[in-house]
Amino acid sequence: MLVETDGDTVLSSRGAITTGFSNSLQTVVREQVHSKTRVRYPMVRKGFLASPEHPQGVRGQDEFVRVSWDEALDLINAQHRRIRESYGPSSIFAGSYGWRSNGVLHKAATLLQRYMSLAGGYTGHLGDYSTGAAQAIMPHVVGGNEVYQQQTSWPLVLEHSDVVVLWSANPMNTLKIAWNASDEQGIPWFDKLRNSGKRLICIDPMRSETVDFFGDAGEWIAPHMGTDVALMLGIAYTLQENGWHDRDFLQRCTTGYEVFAGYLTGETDGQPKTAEWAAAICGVSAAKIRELAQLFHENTTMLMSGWGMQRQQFGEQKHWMLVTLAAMLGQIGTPGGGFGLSYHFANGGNPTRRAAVLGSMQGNVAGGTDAVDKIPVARIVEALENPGGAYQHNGLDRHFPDIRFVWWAGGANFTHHQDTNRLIRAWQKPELVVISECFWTAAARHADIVLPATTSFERNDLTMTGDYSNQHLVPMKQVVAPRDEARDDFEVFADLSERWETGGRARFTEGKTELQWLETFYDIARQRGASQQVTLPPFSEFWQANQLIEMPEIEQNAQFVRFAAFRADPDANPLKTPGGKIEIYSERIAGFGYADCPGHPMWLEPDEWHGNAEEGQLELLSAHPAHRLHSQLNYTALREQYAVAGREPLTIHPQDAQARGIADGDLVRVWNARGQVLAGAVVTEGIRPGVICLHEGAWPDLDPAAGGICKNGAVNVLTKDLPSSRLGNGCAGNTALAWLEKYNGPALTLTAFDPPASA
Ligand SMILES: Nc1nc2c(c(=O)[nH]1)N[C@H]1C(S)=C(S)[C@@H](COP(=O)(O)OP(=O)(O)OC[C@H]3O[C@@H](n4cnc5c(=O)[nH]c(N)nc54)[C@H](O)[C@@H]3O)O[C@H]1N2
Ligand SMILES: Nc1nc2c(c(=O)[nH]1)N[C@H]1C(S)=C(S)[C@@H](COP(=O)(O)OP(=O)(O)OC[C@H]3O[C@@H](n4cnc5c(=O)[nH]c(N)nc54)[C@H](O)[C@@H]3O)O[C@H]1N2
Ligand SMILES: [Mo]
Repeated sequence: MLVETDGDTVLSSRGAITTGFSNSLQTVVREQVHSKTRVRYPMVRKGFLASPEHPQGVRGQDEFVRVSWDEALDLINAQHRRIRESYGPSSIFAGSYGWRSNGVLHKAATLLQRYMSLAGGYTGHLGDYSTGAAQAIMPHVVGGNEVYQQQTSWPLVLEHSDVVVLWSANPMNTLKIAWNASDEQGIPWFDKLRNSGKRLICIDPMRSETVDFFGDAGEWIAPHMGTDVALMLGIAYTLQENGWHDRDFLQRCTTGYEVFAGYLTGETDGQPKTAEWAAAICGVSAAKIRELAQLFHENTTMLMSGWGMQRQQFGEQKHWMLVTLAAMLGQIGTPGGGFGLSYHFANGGNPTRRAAVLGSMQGNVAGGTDAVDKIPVARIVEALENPGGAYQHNGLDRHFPDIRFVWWAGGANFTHHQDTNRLIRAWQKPELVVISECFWTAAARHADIVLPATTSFERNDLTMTGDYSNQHLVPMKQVVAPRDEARDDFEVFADLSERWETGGRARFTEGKTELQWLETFYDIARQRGASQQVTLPPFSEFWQANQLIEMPEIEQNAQFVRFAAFRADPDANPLKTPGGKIEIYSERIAGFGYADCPGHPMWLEPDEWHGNAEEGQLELLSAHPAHRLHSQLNYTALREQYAVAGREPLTIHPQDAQARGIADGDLVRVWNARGQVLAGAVVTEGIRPGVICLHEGAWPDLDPAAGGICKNGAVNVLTKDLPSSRLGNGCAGNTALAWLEKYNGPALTLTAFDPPASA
């Protein structure tokens, strides 16, 4: 983006590349930097400061006291030393998951881990919240994770696909973001798709931004939450019933179809997975299921899948069954057919450029100690609750470490983790919680020590765009001076390294300043570029020019077809699976003996779904928000575009609203056994009856004086903290039921974005 400043104040910001698609997330830098919600000074919880080894008071309910940077870092150093000496490196959790800010140098969690590696190791994390289930199962099935890999190129899809299905994917929303910088170069492909005359289908319980974007060019099919495997099985059964499955492909390129077919036809469990059987579970009519089977069979069909449906209990089954369906259709490895799990993310399918790719900061100092243990990222609360407890993960039998010290830098775990009230209880266990933050998030409020971090706009960095395409190399020059006492995470961990050991600062920084690091990363790009015939100017010239560099296109990459070589000759180009082929039945997975992830894709009834909902309970969806990156920017004026009754909007079907006497714009209460939240009703036909949506990422604003109700509508107060399965241990944010009523209680003032009084 381009940011305008007068040197002291940010005046405005906007996208740097004209695409015709505005990205709201780029327009609020002014507020990001100058927000009243910024953490201004290092702060320590009063009861902690009084006796750090035996803290008094309750995290999250105590006052904060302002201290100097030196006091804060001395305090951390002393307690870190004590805890490490008493309990060892695995007692320190520095897994610190989160989206932080862009840049190859100022990577908050990486810098934390670098410091912890210097100090002797730590507990890290495995996997992520995004694709915890899919990334664990896919390597067993197709030999790679698929979710973070380049897709069959868009020009081929536009040329060859007849039918494009967006299965649990909302690219118009999610492509506003990339793990690297966002350049919106994914969206124009979907615009071309919209105008292509192809058959476009969105399978989603909610009428997403993408369904709206396609308009008359697309069809919206709305299954019940969490029932997609049944829907896919119904389609698969219809294929098999009509002999439409591609026997040649199944025979040449897959293993275990017969075992799966025994289940599909009901031979093994007595239940044929007919279209009627599926319809009763997923709520899509049997006629529609048959129509889809015939349509997919008769046409070149690309199944583009997002990830919302795998962020669920039994999430692993979703993409395993999707691949199985694609295998039965026999189009994997053709231009325009098969499946793709990353068209909706980071511009997947936008052809990879010939590129000079930047180096980036590593999470380990020379001679340092890496993570000594790693826990599945979404199992953090279980680990806190159950130190030493046994758990299983992807075929491994492990034990949780005894975590005494938690440091989060660059993540908002109080918004991202499921079942906030359970998290808050577990959060009282560690002896020390440090949060490095730019803003007074709920995590910061529940810390012992809060360190103010700079935003991207207060420091220098570099980045690339499009995680697979490498389309641009981008300078990220400092715009304004750091706000108040905010410091770069890099400087903070360098100072702590020096406190840890004499010479530690030099070990941490390798003797380089910020700009020297950037030059190092840029020079790596120059070297990498040279081997690709991409010539970059010297760093000083590039930095002075302050312009992004676009990488050259390469015709060959526009012809990239995922799995093409494998399809052409599976023996010569085997997949990295045990048998070298697509595993529809996996002996390895079957061997793990997990009831929640059997040896072939299966429909399994979740703990909470419409099939066991009590009277009045609704299925709760927590899709990703259009005008936030998770919790980031919730405090900005963008909120005025979506807030209803001053709270997070809750999407509800008119039928469900009427049954509860709820009108559009009403303040409503949503609750279940885990917690309760206030939200503002958006009554619309754009959601399946029986389903409600609260987008993830609203800041928790729990009011202890009002029964702990969250006044801002944070969905994870209601979600269930259980693993997708023992295979992936992914989060299950999209598996929950809740009740809903019009709120008639006392007026409650929103306080989510007010810093603590003393701050
Ligand atoms: N129910 C439900 N829950 C979900 C999801 C869902 O679909 N449903 N989605 C899940 C997914 S996919 C994800 S990825 C997670 C996202 O969870 P997170 O990645 O944790 O969410 P963010 O809000 O992006 O948090 C980033 C935090 O880093 C801070 N930050 C930014 N820059 C810096 C910096 O330079 N230094 C420091 N120290 N801090 C910085 C920001 O202020 C912000 O608080 O949420 C998960 N939770
Ligand atoms: N603007 C914006 N963009 C983002 C993010 C953001 O917070 N804001 N987050 C980024 C991150 S970290 C990630 S991981 C990706 C997330 O990318 P995704 O996980 O794909 O995004 P979601 O919105 O969670 O889910 C996509 C769609 O799946 C639908 N869905 C949910 N449950 C089901 C189900 O049971 N069945 C079916 N058929 N559909 C279902 C949702 O309604 C939604 O429209 O997006 C990235 N992009
Ligand atoms: Mo994510």
